[in-house]
Amino acid sequence: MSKRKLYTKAALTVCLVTGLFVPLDFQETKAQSNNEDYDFTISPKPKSIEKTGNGFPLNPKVGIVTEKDTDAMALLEVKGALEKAGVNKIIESDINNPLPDAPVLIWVGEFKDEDELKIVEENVGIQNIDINHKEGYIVSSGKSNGDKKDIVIVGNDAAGTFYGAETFKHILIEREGTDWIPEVEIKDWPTMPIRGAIEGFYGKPWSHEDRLSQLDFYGEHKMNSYIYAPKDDPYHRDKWREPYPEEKIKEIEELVKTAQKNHVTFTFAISPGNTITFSSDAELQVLMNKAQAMWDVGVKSFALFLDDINPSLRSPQDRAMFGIDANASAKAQAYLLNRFNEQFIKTHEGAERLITVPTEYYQANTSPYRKTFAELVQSDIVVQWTGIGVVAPSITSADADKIHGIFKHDLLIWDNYPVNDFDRNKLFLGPLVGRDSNLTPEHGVIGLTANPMNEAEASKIPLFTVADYTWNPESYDANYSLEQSIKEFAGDAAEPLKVFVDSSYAAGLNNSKEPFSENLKPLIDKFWAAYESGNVKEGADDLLNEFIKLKNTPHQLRNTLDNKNFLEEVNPYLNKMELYGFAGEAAIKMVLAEQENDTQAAMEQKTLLQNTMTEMAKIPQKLSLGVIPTFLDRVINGKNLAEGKIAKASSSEVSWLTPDLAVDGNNTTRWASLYTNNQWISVDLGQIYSINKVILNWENAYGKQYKIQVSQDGNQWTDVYTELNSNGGTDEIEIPSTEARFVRMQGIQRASSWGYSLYEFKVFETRN
Ligand code: LTM
Repeated sequence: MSKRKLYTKAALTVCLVTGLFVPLDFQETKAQSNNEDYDFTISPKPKSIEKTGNGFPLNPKVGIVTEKDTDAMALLEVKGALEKAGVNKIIESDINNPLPDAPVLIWVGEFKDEDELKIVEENVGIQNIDINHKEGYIVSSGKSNGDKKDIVIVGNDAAGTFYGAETFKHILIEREGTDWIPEVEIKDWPTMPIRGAIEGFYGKPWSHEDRLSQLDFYGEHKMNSYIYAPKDDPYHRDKWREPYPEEKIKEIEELVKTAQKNHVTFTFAISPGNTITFSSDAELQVLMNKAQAMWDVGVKSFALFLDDINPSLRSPQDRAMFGIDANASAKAQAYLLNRFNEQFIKTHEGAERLITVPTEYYQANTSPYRKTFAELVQSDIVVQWTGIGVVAPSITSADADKIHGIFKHDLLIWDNYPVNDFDRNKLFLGPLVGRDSNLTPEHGVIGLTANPMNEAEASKIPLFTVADYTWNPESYDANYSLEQSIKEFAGDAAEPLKVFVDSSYAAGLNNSKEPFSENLKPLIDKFWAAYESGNVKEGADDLLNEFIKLKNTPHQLRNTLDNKNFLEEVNPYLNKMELYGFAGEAAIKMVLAEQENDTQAAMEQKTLLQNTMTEMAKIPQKLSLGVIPTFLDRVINGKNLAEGKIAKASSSEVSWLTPDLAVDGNNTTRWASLYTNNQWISVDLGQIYSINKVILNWENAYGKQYKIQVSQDGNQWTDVYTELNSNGGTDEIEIPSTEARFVRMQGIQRASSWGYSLYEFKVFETRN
């Protein structure tokens, strides 16, 4: 996708009414004024926007007035936008020189000098151009003291001016010839001081090209932080003592420069905790040498990370100095952090505050480790925290108050969304949800950096929503933000991309929500209802259309989305989606042929369906289309009698992995037991049936050995099958036809140290 697209129709659609001050929540209104209907979008949503007049054309000749400190990137952005908008003559002038002679003047800068500010105010006719928020800006267009038109882009600081320029790009309205500027006054500033991403995942790190593109993306979306901490960059963690090779340092230098241009702070992180001797002077020196090499290429912000390490001290020198009790590791870590802070950060003028993540970064309560860490680590060191839970389903201000009370340091959220390193066969393309709107410094939170997916381009889709949320959480609307993200990302391919996003959505964060499945479920129910009433044709068309949509979406995306890297990243997912579509289509045709007694056609479709399912099984990537396997299963095996019935289990691993999730007809939700061998799950079919097949869809935590038992009263159980060597996945179990109302999987031995976990527990009626 081209960088800095001018007319991004993404982001907030703002329709303005003359004179109406529109705070925060104005995106829903479609308004019109004096025959001018403005439809533009700004993302992240600005804090306030007011329409002050009708707008005016951008004359082919435009003057730009700057001051000596005008942010160079902001100026470039404005000029670039003007050129794309059809302006063919730009006259630039410093505010202290004669003003350019042009019908439209654009004032770009901070104008901190009182005399200069006066010149701006007098010329433009605006009193009190004041924006006192860090990174804040005003964009005002149309006011003027003379017969020319003025546009003001004034930042509180350089970043503010840059963000003002980004906003200016979004308000230009495309017109034949030269574009149009609506008359507006926008006052805007961020809520969260630190907003951005932390490349902190396991697995293949992003490429240099990915990172450059991310940094531009962050600038465009007013994110100001990128933390470099890829776990599998060997020089970051395993080989932290070794200096980076020359070419890697050059790359980092380029990243730092690109970050600076985009007003993004590039933080260089090292994770030495697995092997360092915390008390060693020599080791500290190695660490500082490594940081110095980064400082020399422009890095100003540093992090020492201590997550995912064995906290016990292994070096005899450390044990002698810090002891071996529960406080020892916190003492050792604090010693290292404080010395690095004093000897490196404080001796380098202009260095940002040191950032760390403690070893206990996600727990709910205090501990000896946390108490000692809080007491000993110097107060200006920023502590990263993931919320309660490694991937926290929600982060509330009450959580923040509690954890801030424990750590007693400024908290920077390390948000483990949309990271997928723990589930490499899934994409999390849904929006950021579940974060309170007041995670602010009053609650100890100074910002949020989101840990993205290994798939860099795909990550931009949810990261757009992170940018929206962190800038203006008070008016953040997750669904709206995602919609805008899709539009910006895909342009003309927004429709197929939405289908793909809705099918790549389910995450712990959003309670495994599957928008596309939610859409399919009533159609599947309608289909089977029609089938049971003997007229399946009636329920078939709508469902068939959805399967055809799935079948065609990959092709449409590949043909219309101009983003090679993204298409490569998601290629196996697209292949699988296409197969889902094919399979669904064949399944429906098979059922229709059966009802019409066309045995030949039914057989052909069945073969096609089975072959497609075999191909699907070869692709490990998973889509959020959990209702489809269940549907296909019913077509092939008959009705799953267990679906929607009452399930019970001996235990649940956690409160949300309940037994009903194994009989909900959705192959992505699951039940999981506690971690012992003697665990079971049973289902009450509601009445006695003649049954002859059970299918178990195991999660990774499967039963190596188990029995299938049946009962007519739920008390007396009979063994009908014993498995002594399952290898997980799908166990399809044929049993002698038997009369039963209750069916149970009784575990004998687990395959891992986890419990037993089933996506689906299915029971089938004997077919004649
Ligand atoms: O979250 C933290 C602080 N550390 C690691 C991350 O590196 C990893 O990406 C996420 C998700 O698997 N979990 C962690 O514990």
